[in-house]
This record gives sequence, C-alpha cells and structure tokens, in this order.
Amino acid sequence: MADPYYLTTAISYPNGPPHIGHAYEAIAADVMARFQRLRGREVRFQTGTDEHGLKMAQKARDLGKTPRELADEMSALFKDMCDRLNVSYDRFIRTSEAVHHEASQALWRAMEANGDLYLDRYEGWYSVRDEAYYDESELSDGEGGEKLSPQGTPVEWTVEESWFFRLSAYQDRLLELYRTNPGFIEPESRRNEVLRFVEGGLRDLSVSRTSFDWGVKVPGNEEHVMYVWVDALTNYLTGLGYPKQTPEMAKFWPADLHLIGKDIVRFHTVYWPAFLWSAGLELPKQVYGHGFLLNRGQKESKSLGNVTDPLELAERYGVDVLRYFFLREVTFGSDGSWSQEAIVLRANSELANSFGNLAQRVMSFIAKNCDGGFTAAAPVEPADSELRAKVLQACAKELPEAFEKLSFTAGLEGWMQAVFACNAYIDEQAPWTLRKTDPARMERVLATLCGCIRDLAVAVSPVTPAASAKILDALCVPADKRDYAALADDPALGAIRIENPTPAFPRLELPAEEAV
Ligand code: ME8
Repeated sequence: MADPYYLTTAISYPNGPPHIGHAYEAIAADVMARFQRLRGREVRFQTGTDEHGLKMAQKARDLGKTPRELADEMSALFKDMCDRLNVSYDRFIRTSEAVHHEASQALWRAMEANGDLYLDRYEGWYSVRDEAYYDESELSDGEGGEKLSPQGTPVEWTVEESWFFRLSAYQDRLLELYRTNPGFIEPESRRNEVLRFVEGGLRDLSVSRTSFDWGVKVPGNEEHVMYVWVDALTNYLTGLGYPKQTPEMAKFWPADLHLIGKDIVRFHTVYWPAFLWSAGLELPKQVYGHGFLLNRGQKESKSLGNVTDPLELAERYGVDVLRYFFLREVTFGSDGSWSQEAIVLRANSELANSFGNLAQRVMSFIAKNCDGGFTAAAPVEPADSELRAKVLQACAKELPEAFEKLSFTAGLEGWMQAVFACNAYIDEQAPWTLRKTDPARMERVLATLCGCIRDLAVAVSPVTPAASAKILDALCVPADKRDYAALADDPALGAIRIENPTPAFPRLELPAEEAV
C-alpha cells in the first residue's frame, strides 16, 4: 500500500479575484503534490475558498450583492485559476458547503464537551481585514493617529457577547510541542516568532460573533456565528469527511503539510493545535509558512488594489514558465520580488536556451540523422558514465532531498548545474563531427544524452509538468517510467526512439511597454 500524504493550501478569501500570492501558493503546493506522487506516495491535495466572516459580508454589501453571490462568483475564479495553472487538487472546498457547516459544528461540540468553550462579553481591538483581535500592546499609531494592527491594518474597538475558547489552558502544551517537535513549524524564523508570541502569554480566544450572521451558526445558540477562523481551519477536516469516520479520515488525517503564507502562521500553529487537542484529534505533522511575493519590492493585495492577474502572466509567458520562475527565483520561505523582466530573463537563460535547447538539439539531431532511432552498441566511456552519474545524482538524489524539505530553489539550482554539464558534454563530444568519423561512438554519445534528458525532464516534471511530458513523449518514455524510481534503471538508455520533437520552451520576448 502506498504511503498516504495529505497536503493543503490555505483557503483564500474570495472577496475579490485571485492575485499573484494566491497563484504562488497554489503552484508551490502543486509542485509538492506532484513531487510526492512521483515518489510513489498516495497524495490527497486540498485547496479552496474561505467564504464567511465580516470581510466577505462587508465587501458584498459594498458591491450590492449578497455574500453568497459574491462567494459563488469569486470562488469560481479561484477554481478556474487552479485549473488553468495545472494545479492538480483532489478536492476544492468551499466553506459555504453544507458538509462544512456540519463539520465545523461537530468540532465545536467536541470542544464544548471538553469544557473549553464558555460564554462571556468581549471588548477589544478588531481588524476586519485580518479577521483578528489584537492586544493593545501589539498596536501602533498610523499617520493620522489611528490605531493599526501589527499587519498595518486598521483596528476598531469592538464590544460584543461572545463565546470564548480556553486557549490559555494550552500554553504549556504548545510550548512543549514547539520544543519537542521543532519540525512542526517551518521555516525556523517563523517558529521563533510563534515561540516568542506564546511565551508572552495566551489569552482566551473570542470564537463567536453576534454583529452579523454570515457564517456557521453556533450549535445551540443560533444568534451567534462562529468566528471565521474556527470554521476556516476546520476545512482541512471537512475535506476528509469529518465528523464521519470515513476511509479518508483514517488514511489521511493527520495532514502531512499545511502550506500557508507567513501572515497566518499564528492561526495554524497556536489556535489550530489547541482546537484539535480539545476535540481529541491528532495534529498536522507540519505547518510551513512561505514568504510573500512582492511586485518590484511592493506588496500586492486585494485591499491595496495593486494586483496583477496571474492568469494574464501565465497566458503571456506560459504556465510552466511561471511555475518554474516562482520556485526558482525566490528562495522558498523568504519574501521575494518578481517583475516581467525577471520572468523573461530566467525563462530564456535557463529553460529556452539551456534545458529546452539541450533537449531539442539532441532529439532533432537524432530525428534527422539517425532515422529517429538506434540501439547504441559502442562501449560506454568514462566521460559518458561521469556525466550520467552527475545527472543522476542531481535528479534522483539532490533534487528530491531538497524538494522534500521544500527547498525548491536549491533543488532547481543543482538541476540547472546538471543541464550545464550536459551542454558542456555535447560541445566536448561533438556528435555532429562523430557522425562522419565514428558513427558508433556518436550513437553512444546521443544515447548518453537521451538518458540525461529523460532524467532531467522527470526530475523537473513537478514544476513543469506539460513541458516535461512533451519531452518524455518525444523520447518515447513509457508512462510508468516517468517517476524517480525509474531513473536508476537502464541509465544508458541503449535503445533510442524519437518521435516528433518540438521545442518545449520557446524563447520569450518582453512586451514592448515593459521593456526598459
Ligand atoms: O489568509 N505572496 O486568505 P487570503 C504570497 N482565508 N502569498 C500570499 C500573498 C503574497 N503577496 N498574499 C497572500 C486567508 N498570500 C485565509 C486563510 S486558511 C484556513 C484561511 C497567501 O486570501 C496568504 O499568506 O488572505 C495565505 O496563505 C493565502 O495567500 C490566502 O490568503
């Protein structure tokens, strides 16, 4: 039986169309999902939309729509984005689904049965944009003297009757978790932030609202709706069929990885473990808080209105190019900048001119000069086995080890070095000269290269699935030989057949208005 692997993204607020940060997260998670499938694991991959809360209710009112109309319209755009970016989710969840209301209420009842919920009055500073309460000590003063949250968003003094969750009771257990299981929060910088926050002391958490009704009703007290983060976090269970004892719950819970952005690490590593403990459920194995993508150094967000349509970029430059760019350009875990020049530069130098050119040059040479195929009979020479060893090391060992730790950038860096080694080998071996002087040696050189191209295409296929498939199709690699386990066998790939090679990565031009 394959080892199960459950991976989730954050669920996005559909109060506007998806922005580039959403695309970034969906792509990174998809790369991990495809990577784990190639490792032979049985993957379940969930993404979706977080449709409740004051932020959605206010936005709908501003637009003259009902929250459900807004959610329906925008959630469809998020799903479409995932489809168009080749994001291979198994479940796209919407928190307005009836099954999700049932799951959230079941979790609530379990926490209540454990004695962790009580009714009281709440007074505090609330940020609608962050859907979060903050302590006075966490606030700063804005330019006009207004109070701002640590995220720089406006806060309002809010007073209401509210249900509370006994978060304070979990402080020691949380600290113990971070100490004994340091891999629970990654990368390390985020772990340190959370540790400092929890060491500072935890107050009980207000977990219901009475000021609006767009949410999941509190069971037994229906004038309250749950605080949106309570139901939002529950989505990870809903998707597996909770509260029913489904085969999916048995197989995939606890989740292996919640992949989320750095701004919501606190919710996933403080509140969520406490809720799960309270309800008697196991904790996810890891929460990874990735960095933010900045547009030439500036934050993009729906609230600020400086958003780029990720689908426009995908259409202009290609889905695989965008996927590669995101993971290659920015060290995963850190913030990073993007620009159209950077996309074009990276795509041309590494994909079109290096890997794409390597594959196309070798395959079209074989198609043209060797009748599309041959069986290499000449002996393998040291230069051939050295190259194969180097490429295998990068593709079957270093890249998988790096991707397993979400070090996508490092894995791709090593992969690129292997591409460069192949290009240097072609120049040294000069198969076009061997064609006249030693055709048998030429075949061995080409066979060596085809083996390397196969390995490179398989290794990078979680990132560039369509282009890799195109290359592997042209190399006539059978469908069941396109995973990491297959890379080790027949490294010389003696029998070669090439069908219809066409360039997998065209050269890109910068649109005129972007050129500087
Ligand atoms: O936070 N770069 O939804 P959301 C990279 N509904 N990632 C970014 C980003 C950027 N510029 N901007 C946002 C929510 N993100 C909640 C989540 S989960 C139970 C509930 C990331 O639409 C952000 O960090 O504001 C988050 O992981 C995801 O996009 C959705 O953000």
